[in-house]
Amino acid sequence: MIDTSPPTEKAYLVGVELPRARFDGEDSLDELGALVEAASGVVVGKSLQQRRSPDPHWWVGKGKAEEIGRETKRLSADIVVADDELSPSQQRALEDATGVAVIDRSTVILDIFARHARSREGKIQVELAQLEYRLPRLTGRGKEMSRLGGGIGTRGPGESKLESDRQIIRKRIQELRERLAEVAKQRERARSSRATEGLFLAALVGYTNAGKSTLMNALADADVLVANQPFATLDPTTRRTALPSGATILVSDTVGFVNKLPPTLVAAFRATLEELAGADLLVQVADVAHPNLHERMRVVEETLRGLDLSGKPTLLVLNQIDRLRGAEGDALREALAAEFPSAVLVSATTGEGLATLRARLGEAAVASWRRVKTTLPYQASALVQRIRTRGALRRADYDEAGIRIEADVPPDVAAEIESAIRRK
Ligand SMILES: Nc1nc2c(ncn2[C@@H]2O[C@H](COP(=O)(O)OP(=O)(O)O)[C@@H](O)[C@H]2O)c(=O)[nH]1
Ligand SMILES: [Mg+2]
Repeated sequence: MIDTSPPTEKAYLVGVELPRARFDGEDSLDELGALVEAASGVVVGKSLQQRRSPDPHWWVGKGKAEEIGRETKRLSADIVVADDELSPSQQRALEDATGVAVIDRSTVILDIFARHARSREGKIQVELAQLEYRLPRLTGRGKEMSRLGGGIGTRGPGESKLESDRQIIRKRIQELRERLAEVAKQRERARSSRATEGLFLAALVGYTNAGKSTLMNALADADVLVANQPFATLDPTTRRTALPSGATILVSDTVGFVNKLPPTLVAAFRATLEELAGADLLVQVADVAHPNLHERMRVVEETLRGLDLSGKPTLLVLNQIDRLRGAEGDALREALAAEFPSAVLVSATTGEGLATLRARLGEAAVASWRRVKTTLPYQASALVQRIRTRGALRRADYDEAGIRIEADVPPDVAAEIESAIRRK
């Protein structure tokens, strides 16, 4: 078989560490390295510069830019990857100073999304984000994209489209927006039919690689792709699961977050992320074994805030506790339990803590239930059956007046009961 995969690009990573940055500069570069690898690149070297602020012209300092030029030559790197989104002019200036093609973190993330987009909506969203990102970067310099060949950042819209004039790209953007609006309408219809079904919806959110998909599979017996790779999941998946409390709920898994997510991407994925707005509960999944647990949780909270979702009821799930081992692990576990008293500690892979998580999800679902005590007409036996499956039927006595019931039911079933009584 002929290998048609693009040649692996050798990437040289560059970071600028500002005072009071959330992530340690090294950690952020490591994360960038993982992103580059997920985009099939290899990291051949890296460099971090401490600065009070980014240089407006070159992003790094001029001397640093020249040093990067020498280093990339020595290591025969194909590209420089900047750990922040560069302005089009910074990108050009850095290319001129280093003599190497320069891409940034946003390009890499967009590339990974392009690799993983499966659904029609996902593909439209990614192409839209890529074009919006590239549009201001196409000014008279088509060569920088072709220089990259088949590597990182060239997947998706394709060469010819990139080199055609901006007018065509604008037209394409318009077209994609319209298509997206169409798909969003279909999604809205699907959502409202689910809403009439009335099931409690718990949406998994969290940093990429926290274990959301693994947890989804464990909770709902689903078959979602699990991968030790950022952004393996792009399309939202929703599954039903029956809980010990008797409640049946929906669990949904969707795209994760990462630090410095490109704004064009967040905008393009708004529709997908707005699925979260329909959730009754956000289940924030975090990887406890990750050294940047707290910083990552903050990124997730900020992203949720940006999506106007921070007011939602949230349940914190500290996942991957199986990776906390030995005395040090035990100490960390205790510290976390003290710091987040309402969190549930679980391992999606070993199953530890999942019974507690199911119980907590059940409690959250049941919290919205209502106690009803009434007499239903005999013809309402189908409704009684629904009360049994959807809620908890505490008693049902059949007498001359009808079926005397006492039950705890979800709001939509309570409404149904009310209208059945009115019709009596
Ligand atoms: N040891 C351990 N690994 C886990 C656990 N949950 C997920 N993982 C691993 O973490 C990686 C990312 O998992 P995934 O579910 O795809 O994360 P997602 O990006 O949040 O959906 C995979 O390699 C999983 O096997 C866990 O509880 N323990
Ligand atoms: Mg996933």
